[in-house]
Amino acid sequence: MFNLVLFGPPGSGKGTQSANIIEKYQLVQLSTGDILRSEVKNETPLGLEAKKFMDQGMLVPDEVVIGMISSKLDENPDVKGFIFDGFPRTVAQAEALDNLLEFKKNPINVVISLLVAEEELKKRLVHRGEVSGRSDDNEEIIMNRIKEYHAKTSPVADYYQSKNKLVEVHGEGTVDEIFAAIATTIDSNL
Ligand code: B4P
Repeated sequence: MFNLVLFGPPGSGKGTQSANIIEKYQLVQLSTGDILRSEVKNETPLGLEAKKFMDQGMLVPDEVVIGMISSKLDENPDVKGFIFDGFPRTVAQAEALDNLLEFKKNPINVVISLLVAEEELKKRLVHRGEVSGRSDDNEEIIMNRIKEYHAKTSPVADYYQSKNKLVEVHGEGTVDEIFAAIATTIDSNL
């Protein structure tokens, strides 16, 4: 089994690159952002709770997302591996993921961190807001999301660095150029 974490700030291209990785390596994508948006759309109790946080650009509480990931892992017992996209986003989530995977004897193999400058992130997210109508892509909320990233998510990179699992990839350029760098990293860790 091959387990990959795709890490990076909001708008760094995690969702975009996950689509390419799934196609080439047949891994199962677990995107907490996509799962949460689907819960919001279906107006489930979890979705109604999560929406309050997402609409302000805040992270959803750890226990909600950890519970979601745990059930998704149980729903997919016989797969080649997982791409964790947008998860873990706090050190508590990273520790919980390690515990879940240790229990299943399939640890994280590598963490790919996409590096993108803040101006470029803002530009991409404002543009995505204009074309997709996503409710968390307006300028004020984008700034909150970037603040949340610095306060709560960037320490996750140090967590994986201390376990020698972090590989940084330059996340600016064409989608294909970035994917080529990601594929090289995956191939050398398979
Ligand atoms: P996510 O859905 O994870 O969204 P994201 O970080 O904004 O986007 P991503 O990095 O995937 O960027 P994308 O490829 O789309 O999170 C949304 C919210 O959900 C969070 O704010 C939080 O509230 C909640 N949440 C999710 N997970 C959570 C967790 N674990 N714990 C707590 N809360 C959680 O790319 C962005 C744009 O850039 C796109 O328009 C794309 O087309 C463009 N783009 C991509 N690559 C490009 C390139 N190379 N050049 C130019 N543009 C590019």
